Amino acid sequence: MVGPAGAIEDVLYGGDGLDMLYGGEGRDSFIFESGSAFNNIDQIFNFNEFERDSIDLSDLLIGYTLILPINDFVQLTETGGNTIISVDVDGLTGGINYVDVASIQNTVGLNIDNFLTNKNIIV
Ligand SMILES: [Ca+2]
Ligand SMILES: [Ca+2]
Ligand SMILES: [Ca+2]
Repeated sequence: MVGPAGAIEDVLYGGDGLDMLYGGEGRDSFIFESGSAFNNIDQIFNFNEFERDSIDLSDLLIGYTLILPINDFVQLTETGGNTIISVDVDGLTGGINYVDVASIQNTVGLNIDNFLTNKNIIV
């Protein structure tokens, strides 16, 4: 199904427990919320940056502004052909303490700066 330009066609919430979140055709939004994001490492399938799929971490981050380095808050780590998204909710404040939030399955070669520029992550 093709929606209007720029429309978010599917909204998928991480929520409690270990979830497997499947993107579809068109633009999907994967949303992680502070109350549940750190309980499990949810698995994201069919992520397509060129369809402007996005991962919304804005509820998790404390004190992030666009003038700060995104790398102090969000890291992407490749392992086993997947990309793990880790978040340090308060950046350098309180030391460096990343916690894994989600795994983008079967996807590598992602670039955090491009992600930010292209709004594939929402922070
Ligand atoms: Ca979950
Ligand atoms: Ca999609
Ligand atoms: Ca910190």
